[in-house]
Amino acid sequence: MPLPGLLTAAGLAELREEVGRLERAARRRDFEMECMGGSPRRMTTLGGQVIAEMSRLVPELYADTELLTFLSGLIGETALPVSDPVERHVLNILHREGDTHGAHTDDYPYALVMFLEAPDTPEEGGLLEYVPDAASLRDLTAGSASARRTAHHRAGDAYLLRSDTTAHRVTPLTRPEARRTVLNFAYTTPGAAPRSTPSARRLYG
Ligand SMILES: O=C(O)CCC(=O)C(=O)O
Ligand SMILES: [Fe+2]
Repeated sequence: MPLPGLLTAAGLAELREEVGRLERAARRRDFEMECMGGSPRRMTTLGGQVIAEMSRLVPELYADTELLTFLSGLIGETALPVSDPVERHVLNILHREGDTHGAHTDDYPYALVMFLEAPDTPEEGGLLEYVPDAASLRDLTAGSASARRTAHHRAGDAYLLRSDTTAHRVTPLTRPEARRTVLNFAYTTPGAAPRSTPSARRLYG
């Protein structure tokens, strides 16, 4: 679900400055995620546990009651912060040609993704590619093109994804100067079954 108006110009500017500061602590990752079909992670990341130590703004925004009320209205259920300090709010930066966040599903039901930076055109890559209600990641990586959807986002955009049952990935950047920086906030609901994979610790630990 696209949420183009979620970040105001002032909010985007403030968040960008904060994330620029956080980026200095972020770590480069280059590996294949075994528990997600060996899909590639070529990106720089910072986990929620470090963000919480370095930032007041991001944890405050994550737990903001107005934001939670807004998200609850969208999903028709109570959106709840997750207790996992690593996964609750993470920073993902694609900044080299070929950088990609490979196919996966998330551990928690909802992801709010906010774009601090994004390539201007879809030709530069960094597209969200996804298959809702996927039976397996292969629906995305080897399934029919007709089931696959793509979305291009600009800096300042945001989207809400049903992220535990939607197979999703970010396509490789195709130009050396392209950058794509997002904050991802994970939320759960009162009835959600707990699920945990080793993926967050591999990517953000
Ligand atoms: O960057 C995106 O658009 C998706 C991020 C994502 O899937 C994740 O952090 O789990
Ligand atoms: Fe995800």
